[in-house]
Order: sequence, then C-alpha cells, then structure tokens
Amino acid sequence: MSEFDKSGSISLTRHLIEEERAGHIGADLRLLIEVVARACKSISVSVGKGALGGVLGEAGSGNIQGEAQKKLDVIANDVLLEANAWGGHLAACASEEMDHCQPIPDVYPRGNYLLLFDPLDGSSNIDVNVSVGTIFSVLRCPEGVTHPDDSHFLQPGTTQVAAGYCIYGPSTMLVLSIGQGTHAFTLDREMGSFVLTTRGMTVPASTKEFAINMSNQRHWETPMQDYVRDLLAGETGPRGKNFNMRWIASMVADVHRILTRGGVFIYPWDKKDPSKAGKLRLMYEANPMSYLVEQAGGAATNGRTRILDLAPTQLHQRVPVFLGSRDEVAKATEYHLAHDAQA
Ligand code: P6P
Repeated sequence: MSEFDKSGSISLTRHLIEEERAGHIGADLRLLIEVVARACKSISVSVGKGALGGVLGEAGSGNIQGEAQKKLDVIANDVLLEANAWGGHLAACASEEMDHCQPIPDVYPRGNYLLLFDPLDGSSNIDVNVSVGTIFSVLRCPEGVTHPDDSHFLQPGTTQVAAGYCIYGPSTMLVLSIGQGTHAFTLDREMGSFVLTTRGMTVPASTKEFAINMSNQRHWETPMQDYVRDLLAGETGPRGKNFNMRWIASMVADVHRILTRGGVFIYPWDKKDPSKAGKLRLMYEANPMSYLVEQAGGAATNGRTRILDLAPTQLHQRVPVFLGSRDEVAKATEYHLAHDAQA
C-alpha cells in the first residue's frame, strides 16, 4: 500500500469522486449526495441528544398521512430542506411531512434533480430510544421543467438515479446506491465523515427470518394468511424449515438487518383501510428501499409485481411491500399469484 493510502479508509467523498471519475455519476449528483449526507449528520446529532435536546415528543401538528408529527419529524424535514436549498443541484423536494412538493426558492439556481425523502422514518420509536432513520430517493427533473409540481415526481422506481438511507442506531450509517451496488458508510464522529465500511452489501438469496407485524393477521387477504401460516408451521409444514421473526417497526432498521444478514420484510395490504393498500409509501419508502435491496441482489414486489416497475399516480400513495431475500420474496409472491389464478 502506498504512503498515500496507509490509513486504508475510504471516505464517502473519495468514494463518490471515484464513482464520478469512473463515469457513473456527474459532479452535480455527487454534490447532491454529499449535501444529503451532511444533513443526515446534523439529524444524527439532534436524534442523539434525546431528552437532553428537548426534541422528544409531539410537535403538536399533523401531516397529510393523518399522523401526529414528532418534533424530530419537523426538525429533520427542515434540516433537509435548508441544506438543499442553495446548492444549485435540485429543482424541488418532496417529503412525507409535506402535502405537496416544494420547488427550490427562486433566489437560488435550480438543478436537474428531484429529491424525495422520509425525513425521520420510524419516528414513533424515538421516544422509546429505538433506531430510526432518514430515507431518500433521487429522480431526474424532466427536461425543460423549471417549476416542478407533484406530477413531475410521479416516475417509476426504475428511474431513480440514487437512493439511500441513514440509520441512527448504535452507530450512524449511510447506506447508498447510485446503481453500482449498495454500499455502507459508518459515521466517524470524531472526524465528522462517513467512512466506507461495507463495499457491496449482499442479501443472501434464501432466509429463515421474516419481519411482519403479526397483530394485523386477521386483516390480511387469503394468500397472505396462507403464506404466513406455512412460515409458522416450520419444519413439519410445507416449507420444511423453521423460521425466526423480527419486527422493529422501524423500516430503516428492519431493512438494514435484511441488507446485512438477509430476511424478508413484509407490510401487506390489509382491510383495516382497503383504500390505503398497506401502510408504506411508494415514492419515498418502498421505491428507495427496493432499489437498495435489488442493487444488493435481493428482490421487492407488492405481492404480485416488481415495486420498481409500478407507475405512480399520487405523490403519497401507499403500496404493499415484500422485500429482501429474493427466493423468499418469490415464494410470497407465488402464493399471491397462485391465489389470483384460481379466482
Ligand atoms: P406498524 C414507521 O411508522 C413505519 O412507517 C415504518 O418505518 C415501519 O416499518 C412501519 O411503519 C411500522 O408499522 O403498523 O407496525 O406500527
């Protein structure tokens, strides 16, 4: 190893410059990702203060999802908006916490990208000190559009040029893909920089671990009931093996576990509110997570169709999510398609 590389560590900045040098991204997308990463560091500091920062509890407001906002939901949203306003690489932002997209203020130059985010996913876990995270997705702004509106965000997940999340757990980690695999960076708090700690995360094709909120079981459709029944039957049942269950109720934490050691994460359609098609949002939860998982060799469907192929119709639309180890996602999808074929 040369004198220059003694440390052996590769920062996010170096990784992105090497990706730019390789022609995988342009300088503007590199800068956008750096800005989002810097905003996540700021959010990590606020989250890490907990009760000492006066940032726990409810904000006293609600969002378009009909959810009470936590103080940190609003703080994280504001941090991301402010960080991205002046850089000149974005045309507009959209967020779980905002009814409509927000174009970059006219006082700043606008760029070629659209940024979507769930600023603090799993925020119901904050007050009980469980890992939460920021999820983001980057799309191209359609050619010639200078004042984007919600309709310009309605692009299928396959058009994403980058996606990632930052998980605020025992360590703060940024997991990112620009279409060249999924890579993990750990925040070195003393240096204030993200350092590459896993190049090429890989989801094992098969698994013995599933993640689902079992309390909704009575609300699921038949193929979902059948699939989980067979998981629970273990080695004496049709699956022929025993399964373990994990449910953190923080998508970022559950997906990070799956990217790290495999598994299947499911939030299916349920009849509690048939119009909502499940709980998770397509544009800034399912699409970015599906992109990361596919780039790591996994799979993601809505029980019937590849999530990334879905044509969005609304900015905050919801979608059933089955993602993770590709053989297990295929098996769960098989139950749904077989049920439909008999209908
Ligand atoms: P439930 C968090 O509110 C979230 O959107 C995801 O992060 C998480 O996977 C899911 O909802 C948990 O839902 O119904 O188990 O509380």
